[in-house]
Amino acid sequence: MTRTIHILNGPNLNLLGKRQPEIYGRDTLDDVAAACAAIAQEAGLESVLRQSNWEGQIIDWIHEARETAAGIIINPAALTHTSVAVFDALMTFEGPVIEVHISQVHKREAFRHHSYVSARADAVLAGFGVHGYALAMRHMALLLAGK
Ligand code: DHK
Repeated sequence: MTRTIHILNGPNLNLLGKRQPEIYGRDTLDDVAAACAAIAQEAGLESVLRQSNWEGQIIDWIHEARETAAGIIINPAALTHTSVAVFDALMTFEGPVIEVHISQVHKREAFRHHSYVSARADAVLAGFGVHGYALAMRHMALLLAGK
């Protein structure tokens, strides 16, 4: 069985570290990938981090994960609040799904308070900064170990 965790990131997160650092911080997605890879390795897992600004690409990656991933950590970014299609795609995935938001979305604009993805996610993290990805990876390792 695959031991790979797919970490999927939606629109505008390619600019992490440069975009509104007062909200999203100064770490980049490369920093997130390195931190998650180290935690995955400790747990006997592997991780692959991907980002796209295109909804269809995120959906294709979720479909691919059906065959190649033990679990999905996803920050759908703005698609969180708009995409039934991302929710439907996640419903086709049988392993654990953890939803991450860098910012505390519930303290922000009302349109960020609803997530289509949360109805599928096994855990949701918001407001931990990029550290939320590392926490999600640690929790993923526990879930896959049946703890
Ligand atoms: C990232 C985004 O790009 C926003 O559209 C979401 C999320 C929040 C985050 O906090 O990681 O509303």
